[in-house]
Amino acid sequence: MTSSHSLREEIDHFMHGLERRNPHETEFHQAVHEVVESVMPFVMANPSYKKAQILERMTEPDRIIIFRVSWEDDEGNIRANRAWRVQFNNSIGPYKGGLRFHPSVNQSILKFLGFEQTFKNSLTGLPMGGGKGGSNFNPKGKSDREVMRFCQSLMVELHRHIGEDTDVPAGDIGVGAREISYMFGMYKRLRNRFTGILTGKGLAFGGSLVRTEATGFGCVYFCNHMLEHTGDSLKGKTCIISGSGNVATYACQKATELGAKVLTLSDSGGFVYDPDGIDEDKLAFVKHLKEVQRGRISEYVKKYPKAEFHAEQRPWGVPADVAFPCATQNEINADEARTMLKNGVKVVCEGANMPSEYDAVQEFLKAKILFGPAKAANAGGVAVSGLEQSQNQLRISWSRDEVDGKLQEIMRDIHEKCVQYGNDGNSWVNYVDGANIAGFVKVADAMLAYGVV
Ligand code: NDP
Ligand code: 2IT
Repeated sequence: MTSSHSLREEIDHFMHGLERRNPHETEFHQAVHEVVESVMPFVMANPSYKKAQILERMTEPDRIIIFRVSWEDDEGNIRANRAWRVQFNNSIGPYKGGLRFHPSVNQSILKFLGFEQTFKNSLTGLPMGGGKGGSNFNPKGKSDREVMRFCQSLMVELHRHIGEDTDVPAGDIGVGAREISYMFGMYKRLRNRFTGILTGKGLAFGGSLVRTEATGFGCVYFCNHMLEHTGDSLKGKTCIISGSGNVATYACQKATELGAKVLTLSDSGGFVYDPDGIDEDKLAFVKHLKEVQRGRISEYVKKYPKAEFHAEQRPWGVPADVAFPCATQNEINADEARTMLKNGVKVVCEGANMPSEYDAVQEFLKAKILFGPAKAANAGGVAVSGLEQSQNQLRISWSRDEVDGKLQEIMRDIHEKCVQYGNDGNSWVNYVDGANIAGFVKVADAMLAYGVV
């Protein structure tokens, strides 16, 4: 297409080609569409990006590794799962991004996650490229030994493709401290090397303080920056949170610490609504329930009978000031977005990756509320993963305050970059445009510098 084409034609033409090249990958189309809407005007204004086909190249992963994972369950049955590692873009550093274990995992979901990771990692300011991986393995209901055998079998293949200067996976949905430990143990045995090839490791073997908390804490820091930019703060605000895993529980903890009242948590079975707020003690119960007992959030109301459990529902109908979607992709649709706006939600800050459907995002932007998109708002997790890599390379450990201080600094810098590129000139900030353009520039400039590779 030539420069005489309109912006709309350029975007439509680009998306048509992408959809044709990647049929049926709806989540990947959605993630790219959101970025292209923000970035195309910038690309058209900078002909060197267009001439070098930067967007076309940035939307094609460097490579995708697909492999079978065979393992034996406790009854002696042989099981086979599929696993992937999507090495999306290593222009600004080794591939970096989590592994997800969930029955819904497929290539489209991992490509959307790897694509977004490239921009998110760029925003952190640390030298990390973008990648993502995982398996359609369902850890729910599996014994520890079954999970161990699965993780070990997965690493028997994955170890060939990762390395501290090549690709450094971490956790995501269904992959936490237990799974990272099993995988790290197997890597060490296979390669006879003790080195930082995974992040989110245990503190006894190269993990970083604050990594467990980092995504949820960082998301709340980002939310507070958005509020402070308008002269407000989280203090005294009511919050609705979805999920009850790693991101949700630490977002709940930090929001409460900063003076907010958290009304909801959820899982795939429904949500709990506690009108008195989910305070420190109640949250300790939830963490134990989810991490140790591997139980369901519905059990909360047995312990705290003043709370309500709403089976098979999401929390978005509960009136509140701030929403933190922290469970999974596409968990807020346009109708739910309109309900939230009608109920007076002032801030939506995404802890999960792409939790808002495309049309839901448009509702939030049209209403000009504070909308913190995932790639900016949840970058704290991978940022502290980056700090874990630095500590591993230096063979030192930083204190809790040191790591938390760096995390706060990184979230403040990301907020500033979003304001720089997303300010609409009338004091409202379009954080979607801000994050997409700021994330794009660093990767694009590195790709330009390399020439055609
Ligand atoms: P966890 O596995 O710890 O927790 C996931 C939570 O979300 C659980 O409560 C789970 O409920 C719920 N959930 C998952 N899938 C669905 C679904 N399809 N429908 C409804 N609820 C669902 O994962 P994390 O907290 O680590 O991840 C949550 C989100 O945050 C994901 O989008 C992830 O990509 C993103 N993220 C994670 C980071 C990290 O450092 N861990 C960093 C940045 C983003 P149930 O137990 O019923 O499945
Ligand atoms: O989506 C994400 O940023 C993560 N799951 C964390 C990735 C990482 O490498 O820490």
